[in-house]
Amino acid sequence: MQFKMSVEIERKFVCNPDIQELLTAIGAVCTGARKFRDQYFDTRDLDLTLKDFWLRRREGTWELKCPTTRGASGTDEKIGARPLCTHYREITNLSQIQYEIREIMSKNRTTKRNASESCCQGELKIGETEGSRDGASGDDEWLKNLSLQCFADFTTARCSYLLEVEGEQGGVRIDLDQADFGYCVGEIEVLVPDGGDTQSALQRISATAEKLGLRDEKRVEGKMHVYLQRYRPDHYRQLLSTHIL
Ligand code: V4E
Repeated sequence: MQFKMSVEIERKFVCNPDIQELLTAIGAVCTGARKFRDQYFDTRDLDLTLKDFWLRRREGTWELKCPTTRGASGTDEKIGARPLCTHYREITNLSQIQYEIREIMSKNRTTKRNASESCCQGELKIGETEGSRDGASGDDEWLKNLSLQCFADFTTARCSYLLEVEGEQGGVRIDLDQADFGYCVGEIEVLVPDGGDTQSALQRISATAEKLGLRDEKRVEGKMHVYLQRYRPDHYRQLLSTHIL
């Protein structure tokens, strides 16, 4: 079965103390504030994140962010090899998420087997049901079956804004995030249906950044970047060395 998917195009920015007044001044409307807990999962070998897949449970809702073939386009958007905006396909259907993860792991397994026949000894093989060994049951059984464990757990207080431009379809969303480990970041975000017009989304993000006076052309670190750097330095180093972060 095919599910509808979206591509999230996003640019992060450093929040200045006057950002909320600025957002109101450019016509953005506050759509609400909320707090949510995020838990991210991966295998011990980091099969997902080292391939740039991000599995998250946010307040009971699952999401898998998957890399797209194109990160960004247009020379004005690229800073060296790092695009200013990120593009991720978002999957929210749990069966589809589980299917995708099995696919990723099966590809990884083949690669690892080719690289070394002996490296997997003693590890849990994918498809083996660890849950059945330790008697675990319930909604999280599938995590155990796929050897997935939580590697990041934090809460964010988010204030969201919507900026609609006359004559343009769809608005631009701006989120102001404050993570409980003491990091604040802003995000300008547009959701595009899979196969939709990413060029127009990039232009809208760029126009919004300009209105907000964001002239800093450096890619800004996300919450996960800072979290891993602080609390999971080994994981962080591996992501840096594979150019995922
Ligand atoms: C680290 C990461 C991902 C995890 C989620 O990141 P992010 O979009 O920053 O979280 P959040 O809370 O804003 O999610 P939302 O509410 O928008 O769904 S997904 C992709 N990455 C990698 C990554 C990267 N390499 N560089 C940057 C600037 N961002 C993310």
